[in-house]
Amino acid sequence: MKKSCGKKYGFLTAVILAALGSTGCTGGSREAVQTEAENENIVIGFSEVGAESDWRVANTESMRNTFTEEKGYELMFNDAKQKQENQISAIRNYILQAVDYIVFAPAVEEGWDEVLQEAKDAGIPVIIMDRMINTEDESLFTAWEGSDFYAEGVTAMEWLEEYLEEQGRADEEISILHVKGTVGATSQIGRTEGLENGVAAHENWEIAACLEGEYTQAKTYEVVAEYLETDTDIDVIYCENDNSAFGAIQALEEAGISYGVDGDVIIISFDATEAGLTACMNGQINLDVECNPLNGPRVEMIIQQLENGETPEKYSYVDETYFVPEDLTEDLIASREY
Ligand code: GYE
Repeated sequence: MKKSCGKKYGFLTAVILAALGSTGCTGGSREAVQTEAENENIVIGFSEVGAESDWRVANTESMRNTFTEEKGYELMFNDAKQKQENQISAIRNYILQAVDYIVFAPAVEEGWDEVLQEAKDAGIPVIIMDRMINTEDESLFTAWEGSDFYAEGVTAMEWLEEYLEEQGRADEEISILHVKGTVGATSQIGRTEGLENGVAAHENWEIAACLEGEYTQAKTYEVVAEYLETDTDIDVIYCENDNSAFGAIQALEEAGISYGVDGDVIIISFDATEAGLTACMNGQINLDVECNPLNGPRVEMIIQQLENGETPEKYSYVDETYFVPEDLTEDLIASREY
């Protein structure tokens, strides 16, 4: 694998100095401890958002399966437990260790300029995946790849319009309970905007309430169960991911409210993970909009382009589709990678 000597040297120096520090031996000069040993691997420091959802777990697996030692990579992994501050310190750590590339899925959009400036000053390319950052200085990252979350939201709204029409409900008052994902994350912002524009375009649709489900089943269950104590007159629950849909379903079951294809409440979800699609096939979820978590190979393509001295696209979006129960079979679900 191609790699600049300067960087390799930096990585080794950092490792050796760290080792010396930990044994209390700090007197030797840098020159004295540098060896000719070389790390031939491409070293990638990866900061993952957390393990909040099935989607996220599939995303982490995709990274681990892609960046293997057999293929000449060393993947350093950090689980930020959904906290931006953990990601910032992981990135600082990767800078100190002079990794070859920093890859991260930003928990939220705001607040990255300072640490990314540090990476830039250290000459380490930064690749952002999944969610985006909000910055005025696009030179702070080399490339981004992920999904068009706004388009996903628009797809959901177009489907809902058509579905209600088919059901002869086009003119009915439609009350939508909105369960947001992690507030401030690009996926939340895009899917929310899709919903809000869809509602604004229909006089008879309204958002009954907006809850924060944090992309987890537990949190969504908690907030939806609480909501249902005071209002059960809802037509749609717009859940911003599959795990959130499971939490909403759990709360509806407990409240004795029917849902899904044969029920009173329409469930809209995002991700189309194996568990989500199974619930959709069984009629519990009416619509599951796909969000592809297999970012590993796409990040690898960017890294390989950089290794070859090419300039990758600054932004690359992955194509996605959506699923309704009629589309799904066990075989189809089993044939998918997540
Ligand atoms: O939809 C959700 C996850 O940012 C696309 O984060 C990602 C979202 C995904 O936790 O399940």
